[in-house]
Amino acid sequence: MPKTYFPKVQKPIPFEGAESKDPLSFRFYNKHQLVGGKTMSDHLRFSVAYWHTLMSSGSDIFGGASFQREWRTAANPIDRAKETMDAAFELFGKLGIEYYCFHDRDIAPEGDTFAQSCRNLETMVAYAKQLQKATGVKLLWGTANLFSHAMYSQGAGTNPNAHIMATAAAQVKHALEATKELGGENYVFWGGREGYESLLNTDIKREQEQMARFLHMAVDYKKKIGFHGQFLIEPKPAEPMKHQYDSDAAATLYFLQSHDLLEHFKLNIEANHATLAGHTFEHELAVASAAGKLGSVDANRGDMLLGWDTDQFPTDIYSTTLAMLIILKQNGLGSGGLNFDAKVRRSSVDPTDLFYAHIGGMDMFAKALLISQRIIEDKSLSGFIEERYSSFKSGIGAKIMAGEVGLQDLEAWVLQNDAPVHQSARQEMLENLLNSYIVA
Ligand code: XUL
Ligand code: CO
Repeated sequence: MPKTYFPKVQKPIPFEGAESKDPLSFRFYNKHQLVGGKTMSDHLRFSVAYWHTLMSSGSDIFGGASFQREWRTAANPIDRAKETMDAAFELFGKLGIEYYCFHDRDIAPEGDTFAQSCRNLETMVAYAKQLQKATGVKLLWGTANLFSHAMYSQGAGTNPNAHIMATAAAQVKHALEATKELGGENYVFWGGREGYESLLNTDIKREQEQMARFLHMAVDYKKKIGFHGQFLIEPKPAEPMKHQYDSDAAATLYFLQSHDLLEHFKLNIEANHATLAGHTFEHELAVASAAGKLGSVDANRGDMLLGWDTDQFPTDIYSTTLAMLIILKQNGLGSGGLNFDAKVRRSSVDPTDLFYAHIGGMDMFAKALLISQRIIEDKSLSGFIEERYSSFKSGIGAKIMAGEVGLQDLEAWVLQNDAPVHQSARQEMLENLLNSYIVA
């Protein structure tokens, strides 16, 4: 018998339907079920976040490791990395998740020198390649960890020390090569420490120009090596920095546009980052999508009472439904997917908890997909929205939008006409309508 790290999960998680009482079964996620002509797995493209699921120990700022993780016990760092990867692929297979995402330093240990770290990464990429080949699991995206090493305490691309910026650039070069080698479909930039703590020591304009240069170099290298994955930026307003430059979707789009980078990037929207920015998840998705830039999603949730990035598994059907409505409306995420950038709580110490967590998230997105598909087919919301703006389809509205009239013409038109008729925006009626689909 091959070694198992999840002995309590003896077989791949089956789909058993809404009435199932087995907590190790799917109630809504039925991989091969067709929804609007596409299978559920093609719609949802679920991915496991290596850093939380495989690497997290349960430690927090008040206490050390709490999780039972047999795959993290080997003394030699490379052995430990390989056992971790074995556990990862066992988990992917048993969950039936076809994608994963990693930071370079998740899959391979940091060495004593930069060169050693690069060699470790090469070793682990070769190992991952074999496991991907054997299982059919694919890489949704890779990224470089440019925030854990002490050297990056004042930023990576935005570091005031050119030597450190150069090191970060070299690290990205290797992470890009690793992602390409593993057939990664995207590459993510999350600027964890690309921001500032105090304006007393910071030149914002210079740091943003540095960041743009950093990203241009990555774009150039992507072309040079023929990496065809999509580049993604993941906005977040703060934590670890007090202010991060890619604070939300709108700020990131503006930054990309002002530095001639927009054509090379899309956005990876994370639910808990949206709420930290004072937005809803669906707001950030909608802003990115309206710009044609919604590329991928980090699927998680925050906690209403906690003001930090709790990275919980998404279990709120209301939120997943509002997200799926936007994703379906733009015809899916293309090369992106739904990456569970989420961790089990410190008290969920048993490895089996990782299964309950992912099953819950997958089921709530699957159910949301089913609900959203019906709302879209029935044109329940889209019909209302279309009607709401119908005054712009003809008459004075059409003339305004065609640029045929100016303020003077409109003054004359208003004077000739009766007062406008107010129409209700019907928010409560629409909320009831949405609920009627969710609870149906
Ligand atoms: C941190 C976060 C990252 C990115 C990848 O809040 O979301 O894990 O997803 O660097
Ligand atoms: Co994330």
